[in-house]
Formats: sequence, C-alpha cells, structure tokens
Amino acid sequence: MKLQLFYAPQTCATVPYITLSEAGADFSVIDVNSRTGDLKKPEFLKLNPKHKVPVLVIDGEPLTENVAIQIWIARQFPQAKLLTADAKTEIKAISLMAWCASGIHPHLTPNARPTNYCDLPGSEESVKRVANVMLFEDLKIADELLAGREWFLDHFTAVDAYFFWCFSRAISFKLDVSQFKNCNAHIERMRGRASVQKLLEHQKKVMAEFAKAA
Ligand SMILES: N[C@@H](CCC(=O)N[C@@H](CS)C(=O)NCC(=O)O)C(=O)O
Repeated sequence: MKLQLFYAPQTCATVPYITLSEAGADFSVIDVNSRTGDLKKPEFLKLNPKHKVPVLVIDGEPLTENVAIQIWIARQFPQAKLLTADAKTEIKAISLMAWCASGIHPHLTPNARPTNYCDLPGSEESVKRVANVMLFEDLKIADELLAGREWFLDHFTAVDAYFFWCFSRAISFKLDVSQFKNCNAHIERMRGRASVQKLLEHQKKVMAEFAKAA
C-alpha cells in the first residue's frame, strides 16, 4: 500500500504524522507551504478542494479530515492499539478527537488568521482575545481530564497525538499556558516519544528550508 501524507509545519497535519509513525506505517511526506499559496495550487485543489492539510493519499485516493484519518490509521494498523478494542472506549476516543477538531481547533485558528474572522481595521487583537477565552476554557477541561493520568485513555492512543498538536499550537502562539499543569506534563511525555521526536526534527528541517526559500 502506498501512503503519502501532505504536511505543512505547525499545522494539524502534525496529528497524522505522529499517528502514522506510532503505527509503524511506511509513508512518505510531501511538504507544502501553507503560507505561500501551495494549498491553492490546482494540483493540490484536486486532492482537497477545501485547500487544507492534512491529506492522506492512500493508493492514490485522498482522505481528508483528521478524525477520519486517525480512525483509518487505527483500523489499518490494529496492532498499534491507537484506538481501544472495546467499543465503549473507542467511541470515547472518537468523541475526544471530534472535540479537538471541532471544539479546540477553531479556537486556535484565530491566533494565526484573525482577519478571517473580522475585517474591521485594528480588530486582530480583539479577535484573538475572545478566541483565547474559549481556548482556555477548553484547556481547563483537558487539564481536568488528564488529572492523575498519563494519557487521555488507559494507554497512549490517537487522542494523545491530536491533543499534543492542539497544546503545541497554543504554545507556538506564545500564550501563557503554564497554569495547565497536567497538559504540560502530557506534552513532556509526548516529547519523549520517538514519533514526536521524528516529527519535531522533520518540522524544524522543513521550517528552515521554507525560511531559506522566502
Ligand atoms: N477540519 C480539518 C481542518 C484542517 C485545517 O484547518 N488545516 C489548516 C492547518 S491547521 C489548513 O490547512 N489551513 C490552510 C488554509 O485554510 O488555507 C481537519 O481536521 O483535518
């Protein structure tokens, strides 16, 4: 099977990068620059007319949307136990990933693209401020879910990969997230995993290449 992941640094394409690595999948990475219009090029739009990463191309068929990609990886590589075997916990994992995708992610994006949310001149800081109030509510909930435990469920799952990206992205916006002790402990545990080290090395290399080309 041929797997190609369309990836851009710091974006939510980080999620399947980690999960595919955790699964031991043989995949190639196609680096795209989300800041210079790569996602609006006709060849990319053919794969994903929504002009978004990640796209996982599976034997030539593009699959989009992180939740679906995560479930696909978990089902394809069951030995990696990226979701849990029992149906009740599996649905809990999917619920948590749906929250990352449709709850937390939309509260992160205004930090990167405030003008997509309000076009009044000078409104950027205000847009970020209101989004971050909601983001911090999310992080408080995540912090409570992680209290007294290493992972969101009883072992490392695809949920941990997803939340790792959410919390990393908040940090990348230089938000003071020090109050979320359990989230900080979780990100440290994640940074210790080989999959995350591989991702961080790749991200650093691609960001340097893109900066050089700019
Ligand atoms: N619902 C999608 C969201 C994907 C998404 O928003 N990707 C962002 C990066 S984090 C992107 O590609 N943005 C580029 C753009 O909007 O042009 C998913 O969960 O996969």
